[in-house]
Amino acid sequence: MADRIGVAVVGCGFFAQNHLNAWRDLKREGVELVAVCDIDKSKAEAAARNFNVPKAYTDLDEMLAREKIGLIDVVTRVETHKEQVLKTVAKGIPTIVQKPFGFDLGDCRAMTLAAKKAGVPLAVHENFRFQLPLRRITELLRQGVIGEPSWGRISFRTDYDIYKGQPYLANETRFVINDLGVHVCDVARAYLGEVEHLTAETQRRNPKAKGEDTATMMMKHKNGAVSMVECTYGAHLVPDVFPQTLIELEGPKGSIILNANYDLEIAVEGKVTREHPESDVLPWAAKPWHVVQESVVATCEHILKAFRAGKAADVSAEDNFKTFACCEAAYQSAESHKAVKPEAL
Ligand code: NAD
Ligand code: 89V
Repeated sequence: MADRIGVAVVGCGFFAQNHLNAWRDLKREGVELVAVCDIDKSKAEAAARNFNVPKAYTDLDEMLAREKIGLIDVVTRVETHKEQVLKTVAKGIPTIVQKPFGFDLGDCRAMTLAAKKAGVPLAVHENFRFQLPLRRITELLRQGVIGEPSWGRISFRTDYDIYKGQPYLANETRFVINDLGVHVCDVARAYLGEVEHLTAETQRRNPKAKGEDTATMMMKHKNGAVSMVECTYGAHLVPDVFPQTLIELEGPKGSIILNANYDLEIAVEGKVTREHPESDVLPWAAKPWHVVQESVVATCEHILKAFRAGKAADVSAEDNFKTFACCEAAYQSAESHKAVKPEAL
């Protein structure tokens, strides 16, 4: 990939604003936003105007035919991911697609195999493990501070009104596991390793939601570790710490706990150290989203650098397939009330 890289963004809705800001910040890495696309002309034009992008399109095929694009970032909703990714990969364009990777595992497999066959880099914008406190935990684990974790809890529980910014979520038939489960399952894999089998129970606690809004999963990891992995948009907690992920990890030498408000406690052989890895509020960001927003920049930067180095991103299609396989297994387990082994690619 050249030093200067032309990036195009597809989908200019609610969350794409963070991507557009991130790519603008990544001008320092040679990124130039060359085109945006949204079937809603007013959104495409607003994105072009606000982010100084020379071209706005309402049709992906037309954009692909006319523009020279070095990297394409798909930030539409899940129902369009497969169709769009198959097109961008067929054109040989390195591609990033927002989570959830696909609607089901079949979608994820089709996209992953198409990219592999074409030799085109494909990654999923799975940003939770790139949040600053979570990056710090990754670093501590790599340093072996608590040894290999044998037990964990990954928990995202809220009743923040997500329906205000993302009204479509109320109508999702596969809801919280596809929307949030992908994040918490990914964090569980990143910290505790691949999953041997899992069990899950789902609930629909807020009648506003069409699909399940609560999922409680228990994972047995291949190395013997066990984790509780929880997500809900129907919690009843005071205070509600949206959009924070709370984490507990225990290893042979101690524990790492990410408490509310990004307070991190590292206990090693009885001695507790406290840190506060909360990212700054970027000039275009706002609380309570600031840590998620900074992670969007970190995720885009990580994937860009991996693509440039010709390496698989930590959140490559192959990697995220394994996360989605856990989500698919969770839906199957909730239905069958049996432990399910995540499918391999
Ligand atoms: P949105 O509905 O606000 O935006 C999607 C945009 O895509 C809309 O403007 C729509 O007009 C456009 N679009 C639809 N079909 C298109 C097509 N064929 N070609 C071009 N544009 C098309 O949705 P959103 O809330 O921004 O969500 C987008 C994605 O981001 C979802 O996959 C969602 O799960 C994800 N998301 C991720 C995070 C995170 O933290 N990682 C947070 C929120 C949303
Ligand atoms: O889609 C998402 O990732 C969002 C969240 C609130 C977690 O950012 O729903």
